[in-house]
Amino acid sequence: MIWNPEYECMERAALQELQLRRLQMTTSWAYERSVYYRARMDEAGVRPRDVRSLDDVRRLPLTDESALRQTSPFGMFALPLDEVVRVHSSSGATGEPVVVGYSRGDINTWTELTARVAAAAGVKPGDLVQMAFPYGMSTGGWGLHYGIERIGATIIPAGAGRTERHLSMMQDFGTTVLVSTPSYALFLAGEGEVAGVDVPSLKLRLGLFGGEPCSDKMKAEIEAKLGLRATDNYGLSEVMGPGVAGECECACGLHVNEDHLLLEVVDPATAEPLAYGQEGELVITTLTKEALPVLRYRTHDLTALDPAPCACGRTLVRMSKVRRRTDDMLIVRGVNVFPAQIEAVLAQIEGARPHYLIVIDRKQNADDLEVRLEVEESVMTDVMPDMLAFQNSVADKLQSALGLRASVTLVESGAIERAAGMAERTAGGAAAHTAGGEPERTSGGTVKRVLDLRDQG
Ligand code: DLL
Repeated sequence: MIWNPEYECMERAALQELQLRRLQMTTSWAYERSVYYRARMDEAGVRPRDVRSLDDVRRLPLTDESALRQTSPFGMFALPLDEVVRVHSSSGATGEPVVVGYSRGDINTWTELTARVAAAAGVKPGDLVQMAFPYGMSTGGWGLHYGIERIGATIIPAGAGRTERHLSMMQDFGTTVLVSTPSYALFLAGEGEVAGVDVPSLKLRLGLFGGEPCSDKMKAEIEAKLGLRATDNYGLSEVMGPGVAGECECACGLHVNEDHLLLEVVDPATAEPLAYGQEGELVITTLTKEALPVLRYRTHDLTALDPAPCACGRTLVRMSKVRRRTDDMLIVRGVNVFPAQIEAVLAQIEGARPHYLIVIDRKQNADDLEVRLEVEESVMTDVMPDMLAFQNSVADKLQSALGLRASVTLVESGAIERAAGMAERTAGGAAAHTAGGEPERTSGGTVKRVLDLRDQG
């Protein structure tokens, strides 16, 4: 089903005209109402009136998460708080959350766009849609919730976690659609098998998965285990959350809601524009957002765009699945984690040495985050309760910074192999060591990514 054919199937020339009009409006809106954007545009010597064509977007300064962090919580907003009806947040590279805000109009647009994405995937009235994204500060749960409701499907707002309850509701209600991260879908299937649930006989027919990369292999495994068709949808909090793009039933890329978003793909090193079909960093400008317009936002996500018409009838450009990022952000059980956040916590711990290894493994189909930490001799005592208390206090500190429980393993000084050869500099100045080439999500419990940070010290 095409939720809004008027826009989703618009002639591209008319779409581009609409984009230009909206780009001009957004640029003026941001310049006039956001102290941050006015300062940045003044610095760059560009005024809203200089935007005369879509290509002129390149005259505007690039922004990224650091701008949101520096102005946190509300410094980039273009509306006063009494016109902001909702805030969400996403974890930032330093552990400082990035706060985003929505006006009443923004919530309405967001709902429209998530409705489009859900309808494109195949959600229909009559579907029972079980939500397994968290209802909290992150955008996954609430964003898709309203779009699904708008379609007229029945939403089951179960939220994240409590897997047993998810399974029993799926059986009792006859849930037809699951909304979650792909890794949670696999985890759920595995837990169902362990609990003796006849998973293939569940009524699930469709999965709306997003929030993290999903390999073809993982997708095939989810489809086989849960007996559903898996679709991918993409988004990021800074731009709005889910609703940026989603796969249609042709499964040939993710249609981007271009009437509300202007996309560029640039060379991540030089920020020079790349042609259609070339993979580069996705840069997004919002065209209709009121509370927090973002101009030329560097997503750090790598993708390529394809404007060719799609068999579904939509004319909206398709982006290829995001498999990699330009930075070292890791996504663990749907939570964004930067090695720099972990490093910042460990650096404060007395008795910890500056060598550690982050291991992300797949255990029982769920990402497992382990932090192996070299500690001083004094910590490695024979007194078990003391070591356990130390371990737990590190895990607690990591949890409060990351919003995620990591298992902590203490190792003797020198036990962690020092990074060599493939070490890369990360934003925090630490060295990241990636083992085994391109990280690939697998379900066999193989190490997905191993980062050895800090080759110095
Ligand atoms: O993950 C929003 C979202 C929730 C999208 C639910 C889809 C479904 P953030 O927490 O701000 O927002 O994380 C955004 O996650 O820049 C990508 O690196 C990654 N990401 C999101 N969707 C996908 C996807 C939400 N389908 C960051 N494939 C983005 C690959 C994805 N990566």
